[in-house]
Amino acid sequence: MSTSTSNLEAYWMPFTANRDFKAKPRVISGASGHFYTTDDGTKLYDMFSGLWTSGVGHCHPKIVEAVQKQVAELDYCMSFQMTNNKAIELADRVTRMAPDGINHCFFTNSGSESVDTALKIALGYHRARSEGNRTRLIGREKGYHGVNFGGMSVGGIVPNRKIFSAALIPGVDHLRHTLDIERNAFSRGLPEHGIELAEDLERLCALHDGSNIAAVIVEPVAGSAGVIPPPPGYLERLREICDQHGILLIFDEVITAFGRLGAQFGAQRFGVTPDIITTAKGLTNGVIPMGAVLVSDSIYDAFMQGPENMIEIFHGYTYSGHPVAAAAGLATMDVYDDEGTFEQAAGLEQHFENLLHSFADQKHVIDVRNFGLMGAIEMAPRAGAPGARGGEAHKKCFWDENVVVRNGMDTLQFSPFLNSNPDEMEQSFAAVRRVLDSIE
Ligand code: PXG
Repeated sequence: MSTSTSNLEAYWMPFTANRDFKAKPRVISGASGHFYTTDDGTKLYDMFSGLWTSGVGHCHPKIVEAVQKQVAELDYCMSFQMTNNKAIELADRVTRMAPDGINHCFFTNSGSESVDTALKIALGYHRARSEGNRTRLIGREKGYHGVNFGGMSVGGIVPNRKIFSAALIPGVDHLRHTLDIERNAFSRGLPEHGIELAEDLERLCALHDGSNIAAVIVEPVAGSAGVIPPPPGYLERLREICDQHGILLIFDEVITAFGRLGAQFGAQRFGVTPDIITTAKGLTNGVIPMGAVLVSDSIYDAFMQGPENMIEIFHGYTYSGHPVAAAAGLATMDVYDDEGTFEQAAGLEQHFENLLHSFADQKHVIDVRNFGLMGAIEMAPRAGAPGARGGEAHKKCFWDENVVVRNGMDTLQFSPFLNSNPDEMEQSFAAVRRVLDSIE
């Protein structure tokens, strides 16, 4: 039985070509494990783990059960001047997984809210230490930090910024991005060239004086822009420069946390500890919207000054630490532990890399990039029609092969389940190959 699409017009779909989609809709009405089910009963293999969200698969029974139980036990509880047991437990659990010295957790409802929260915490931290002159924020070209005003401003994806140009927050600069296909095409894992790009931060410190800069925010591996792993030593160098100038380093780990890089956080995978980590997605396996901002002791302590009966940060959301979301988060952490998910993900990396790089000789393919279980195949744009080839590949995968891949312009992105089995990985990439064989 098909969902009625007669009233589809009411729904303004996000980040979607609405008219194109609505002209030929295909609606998801169920999911289980590694598959979606459409409203006409077709099964689709999900090569994107939701939207980098659902690493242990859809409708994981343990998470479903925890949510069902929680919603009947405590559905909501005010999050200001009181809290709930599950939020406390989850904050404790997640900070235990974080690098040493990062022991405090502020809950949000999404990655975008996590980023804007982190930027506000950075500004508040400096002000609390009487360094209120540190107001400048630094992002990176091609960075994606969500769609709220702060994250959009430090972000570096042009179409996301273009029509809001006049409303971008002031005092923001961008490091150059590290995508260098000319020198690094078809790198397996981290690309060899580009560590010198970290020196952009030194240049900005020289330009503005480092004492005016509050924070630098980067994704350890850029995700949305098409999987851009950092050159070896790059993140270490950013850390060093931040330390020299008293600047906070924020890792936006909305994608890279919770096993995507075979570790709890990208911070551990790279051996670089930031001052703040932003998360969302894998925090609840995508089941209930939730994000978290993890901060160092010194940041938290800087806020815990002044009269004890006063609110320390005038910031928070009605749904911060929502008990049902927190219950989903706790069950997700249980699954990660019980099933050895992060180790499983790490064990799949080589196979994933080999499958991706088998596309190196495919026509139109100009680069293949991967790190952890993040991967991208970049195709050359068609003359005069950038994005057309990628869009067609996406649609053909969806309609002809019943596999879900994501495309950003002409780059196909892959976010396999952390608990994929090697056979299904092979089969799904075989489907992608048939599609790429078939398009001009
Ligand atoms: N930071 C990062 C690093 C993200 O990847 C966000 C912040 C914002 O999260 P919310 O929950 O507000 O959407 C994200 C989100 C893609 C794609 O195609 C990735 C995201 C969103 C949309 C598309 O890779 N990531």
